[in-house]
Amino acid sequence: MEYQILKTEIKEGIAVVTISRPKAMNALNTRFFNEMDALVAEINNKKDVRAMIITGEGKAFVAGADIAEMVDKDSDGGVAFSRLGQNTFSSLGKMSIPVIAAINGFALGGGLELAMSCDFRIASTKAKFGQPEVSLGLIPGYAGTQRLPRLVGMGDALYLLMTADMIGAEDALRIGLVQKVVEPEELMETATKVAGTIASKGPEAVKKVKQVVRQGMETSQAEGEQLEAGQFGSLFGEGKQGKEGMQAFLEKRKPEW
Ligand code: CO8
Repeated sequence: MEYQILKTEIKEGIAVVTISRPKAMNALNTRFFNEMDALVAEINNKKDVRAMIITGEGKAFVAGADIAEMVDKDSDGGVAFSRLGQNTFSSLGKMSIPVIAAINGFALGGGLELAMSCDFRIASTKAKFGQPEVSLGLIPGYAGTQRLPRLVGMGDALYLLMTADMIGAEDALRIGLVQKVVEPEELMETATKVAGTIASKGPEAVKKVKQVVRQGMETSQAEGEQLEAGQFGSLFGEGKQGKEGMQAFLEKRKPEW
């Protein structure tokens, strides 16, 4: 596919994806979703890519779904546009590699929903967060009503969803919406360093952590524990990365994954 909105650079096993539609604050349109679907499929096929970082160009990470594209839709069109975004964001969660949001500026509406579909979030001190949909007479349509309370708890989620208040990076850190806040000029360096740290760990173990946590969150504790035990066991035995990691520790050497 020819990418117009997504710019991707792959270096040392880390794919950095920049959303580049700065004149419209990187607002999410149908073209964005089609490009992201194609990119996810491409990266899923690249065995040498160990982590992905998503960021935005200019002063926004993403300022929401494209209001100009949405304004004339009827009810069925609204449902279809919602499902389009939900499916794309859900495919990010299903990627086997870690996906990190590096939030450079406004992460509003669909932009915050995109960030929440990533595995975790690192923000610049300039980042701003909010779910302003009720100001437009709307509700989130890319799973924000579901992911936000799961990430920050019901009280903070309902506060943000009902007031449409925009919060800064320190408040986002306080409620657990982001995991790290850094100076703007350190954002990409920090995100790349964190991705590099993860990429140095047991690759199978990292994939299984993501799978077990994400699947476990959608099931009961008992089922989650069963899933964990099965995946834990799958890392043991001759030729398995768990065996190599433990052996390397005992032999005081670096593991060879
Ligand atoms: N969609 C389309 N265009 C946008 C959007 C957007 N979400 N956000 C900004 N733009 C455009 C502006 O219209 C403007 O265009 P132009 O230069 O042609 O006038 C350009 O980007 C620059 O924006 P501003 O001049 O407003 O820049 P400011 O620095 O003054 O303000 C803000 C920046 C605060 C980010 C402001 O632009 C803003 O409030 N944007 C809208 C934020 C918003 O309400 N987002 C939520 C959208 S709804 C949503 O995301 C629902 C998701 C679920 C959808 C489900 C599908 C059915």
